Amino acid sequence: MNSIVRTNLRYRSIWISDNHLGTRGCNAEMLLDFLRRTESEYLYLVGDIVDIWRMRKSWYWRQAHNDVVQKLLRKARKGTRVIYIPGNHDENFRDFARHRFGRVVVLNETVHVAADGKRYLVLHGDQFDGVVKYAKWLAFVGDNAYNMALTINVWFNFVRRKLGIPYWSLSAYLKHKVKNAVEYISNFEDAVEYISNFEDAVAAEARRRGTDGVICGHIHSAEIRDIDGIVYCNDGDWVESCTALVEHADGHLEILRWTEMVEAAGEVVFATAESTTCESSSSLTPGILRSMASFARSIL
Ligand SMILES: [Mn+2]
Repeated sequence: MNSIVRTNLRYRSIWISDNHLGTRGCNAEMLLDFLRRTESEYLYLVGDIVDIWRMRKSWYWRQAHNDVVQKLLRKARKGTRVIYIPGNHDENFRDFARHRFGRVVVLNETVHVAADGKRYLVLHGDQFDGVVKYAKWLAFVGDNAYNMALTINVWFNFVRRKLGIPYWSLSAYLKHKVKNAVEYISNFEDAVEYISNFEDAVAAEARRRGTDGVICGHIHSAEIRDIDGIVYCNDGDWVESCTALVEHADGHLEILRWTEMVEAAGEVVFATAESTTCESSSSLTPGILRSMASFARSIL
């Protein structure tokens, strides 16, 4: 377990995605804390940074959301190489691929060469949603179960905050708890299959392109694992898990779980989200399915 010291943590590269700025679910304060205490040569924003989809439906923007944007721009100005790869919730920015906003370069995808020479395809990942099939009723049930878990999480942490108890993610706990669960319901096997299909599809694309690995986001589930010789990396999200992927000076990759790191440093972490729904009910991502499957299994 890493522990946080007062001086900034330095990495060669940092990948973050699925911040969903502009929604109530965004943990903007936590993200700001992370950005303030970390430094890197490269900073990749791997999509769904601003949730334009959601903002069109209901406007939600706080000062902390401005602070995150300003912090990112300041990092770019001070010399961090910031690469913005739009996702499906901020796909409008895809029109500006290969353009620069100040020192922030926008690309639809790119290849990152790590310090150890390994090459990683970097993209958001929603492009691979289409290859994954699922039952329609499952989408309905899944989205509602997921939103319910998130809502419970928000209220739960609201009470904890009032009592001065650290932030604790119910949904993240449920996911973690059921990792070794053996119970299966046939439909939830489909859900698990959906996720591994997504991961396999992304890894297959990396193989096709001849890279050593792939770094993506989209499914809100941080992961580093080997898929038939391809290093599959997912940097997670800042709606529930508050995770980032980092590259150390020697090219070694690691997932940072920010709330755990802050807590390990003996600090109180406060939840900032007031209520939370980040995905529209018409879209079902593997992240939602994974949460749903985990949630269902944990209560069996
Ligand atoms: Mn996405």
